[in-house]
Amino acid sequence: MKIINISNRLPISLQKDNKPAIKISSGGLVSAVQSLSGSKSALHWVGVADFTIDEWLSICPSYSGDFILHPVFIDENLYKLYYNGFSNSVLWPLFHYFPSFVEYKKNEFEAYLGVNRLLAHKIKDIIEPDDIVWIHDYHMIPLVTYLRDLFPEIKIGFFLHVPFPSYELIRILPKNCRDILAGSLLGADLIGFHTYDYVQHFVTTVQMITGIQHKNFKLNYNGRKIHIDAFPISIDFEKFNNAYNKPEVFAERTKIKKLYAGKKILFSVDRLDYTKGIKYRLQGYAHFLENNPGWMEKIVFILIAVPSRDNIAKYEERKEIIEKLIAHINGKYGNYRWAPIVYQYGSVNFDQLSGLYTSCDVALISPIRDGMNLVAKEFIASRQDKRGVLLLSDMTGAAKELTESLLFNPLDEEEICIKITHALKMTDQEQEIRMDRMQKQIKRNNVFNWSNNFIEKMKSISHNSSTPIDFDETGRRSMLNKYTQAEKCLIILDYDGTIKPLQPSPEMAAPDDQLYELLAELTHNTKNTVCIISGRDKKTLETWFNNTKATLVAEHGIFAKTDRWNKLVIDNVPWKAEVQKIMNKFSENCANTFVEEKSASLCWHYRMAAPEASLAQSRELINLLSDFLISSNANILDGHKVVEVKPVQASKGNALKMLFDFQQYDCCICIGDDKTDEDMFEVINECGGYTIKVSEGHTFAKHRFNDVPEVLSFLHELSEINQ
Ligand code: ADQ
Repeated sequence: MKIINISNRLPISLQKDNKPAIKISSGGLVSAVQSLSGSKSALHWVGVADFTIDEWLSICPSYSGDFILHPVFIDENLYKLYYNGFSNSVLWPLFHYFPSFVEYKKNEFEAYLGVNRLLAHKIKDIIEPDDIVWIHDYHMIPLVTYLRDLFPEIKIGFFLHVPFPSYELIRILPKNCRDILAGSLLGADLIGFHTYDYVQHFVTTVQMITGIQHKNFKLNYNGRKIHIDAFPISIDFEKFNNAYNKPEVFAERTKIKKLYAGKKILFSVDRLDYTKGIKYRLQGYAHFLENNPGWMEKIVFILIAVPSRDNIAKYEERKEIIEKLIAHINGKYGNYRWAPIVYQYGSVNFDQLSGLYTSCDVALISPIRDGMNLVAKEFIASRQDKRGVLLLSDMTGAAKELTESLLFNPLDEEEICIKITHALKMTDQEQEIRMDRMQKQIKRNNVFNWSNNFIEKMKSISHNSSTPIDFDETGRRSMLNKYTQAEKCLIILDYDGTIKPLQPSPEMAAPDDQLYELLAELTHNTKNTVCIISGRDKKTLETWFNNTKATLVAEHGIFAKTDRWNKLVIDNVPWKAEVQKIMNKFSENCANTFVEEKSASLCWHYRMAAPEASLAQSRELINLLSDFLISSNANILDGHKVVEVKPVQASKGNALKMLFDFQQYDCCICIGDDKTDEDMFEVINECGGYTIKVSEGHTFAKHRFNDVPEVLSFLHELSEINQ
């Protein structure tokens, strides 16, 4: 088994001077993946080359690192459109809640898909059936589905390093673009995010775009279960903690402390990116200086910004804004002896970074949005002396874990000013207590646990990629044989769309004489138990099937009738009147839609309405109801052209479990067409029965019939056996 790691860039750089060599990068992700070599799996890494083929060929024979590297060479112009274009001028700003910075261009989206296709083509040659593929980040979303199409059986994991935003942001994208993005990730077996709020945003987005509902953060798609979970990334705690005593770091710290003797040091380091909130950070600091003249010349703010994506206009603009602001603050509050801000536009090496982390009094980290933010964790880990205060934006993923930091809203300069004052006054004892707690947290959940947890979870996922099979003649014969030999047979039939074609309105779908005759023949055979299981209300089923000897299940499992009607779940529905009001409003606003009231549930039907507008309205309705029903016992079903609200315990699967002892039947056949039939398919699959989905669509059923006539013709065949 190999682990194939795929990210935009390879974990190396080529040293091209007089002694050419391959240098392994020192980032956390690289060491995290490197640590997986303990699991005896060969480690492969695929990424886009930032060197030429000739350079690679001349250097690679001398390389003997932990990873087997697979550079993908991409035309420079295509790469620009993919990387600077769609990846960083659409997905990056959008995922970080900067919709006004989004610049969508169709050709850039096509280039994005093109590069992903090229990567899939490259990887095709190295994948073997039991490999684990781990894809990283927003640049590589379509790759998930391209690989799934090529390899239905391999295990694919995807991890997003940036936030996954609310659906409200995703819906800004052109329809085909957002459909491709949401649909692509469904090729994965495991999708990881830093935090649970990103997980929630993702499952909502999938439901809004594809209609697929999650169950405990698992999605059923094309016969596969997709697991979605939070895996907060971290750092190599020991590396940063041990650096405190390194002679080079000690020397750096001494230098810095001497340089700023008698002053408190505020420190920040980040890539120069508009998401990092550097402008507001500076404004907050200026506000502090304005309101605390006593601190003049007694404080300094060391601000390090690493050049990043500087050929994208928005980044260039940001640099200018920040540099002007620094000059303005230094000019306004500083003097010839003292500059309130010391600014470096450029990288620092590890020892310098550790020197800065361990000599400052306050780390001021203020992204407007950040998937995680590793700088915060690095600062905490570095403080072997357990001194220093972390001021952290509550818009970072890290804020969910580092709750002993001083959290603040990064856009609120007043709050930044208050928190700086608080930090400067914090006693040594309090600093120590807070540091200690946060260090324990980072030590426990370090980056090695992160990669290990992800890969272990991947290994534990049993991969079942079976897609339903249309019945060919042999399959059909074998099922009929099984039925013929059975002494007791359970036949479970959904109604609408299964034994009766879907009609524009519910009352038009009454059974006809042929259907009554068919049911009579089936129930007449004493070896058969026939169950009609439907979302219909019990009154309708009673009227239609009063004279039929079938077990009836109404309202998706709330009521069942054997000799008389029983309630299978408590139908306490205090939300019903309010939900009805909401649904009525939607019916008024959206022509040709209507509300159907059942005893314990409500449906908003939009089958007869204009497709696009009514679909949009159905998304609005689900969104609204999800919030409205948040702490109630109600469940929202996003059905085929219907939104239904019902008690949470009501499901067809539960009803079948309550009504039948499956052990008693030596043949069990279950046929349905709708999403509400999926949980009964799961139940019947478990007891080894036949599950059959009618028409297209993702399903747990093992087999498929194309349409209602095919179901009826099959049932006719059954009815003629053993008569
Ligand atoms: P980034 O946006 O790059 O990462 P971050 O998590 O803070 O943000 O990581 C930055 C890394 O670069 C840190 O290891 C830091 O030490 C280093 N660094 C920053 N400035 C530096 C400088 N001037 N010199 C040298 N090194 C510097 C993306 C997401 C984050 C997510 C990470 C990991 O945007 O939200 O935490 O991936 O998943």
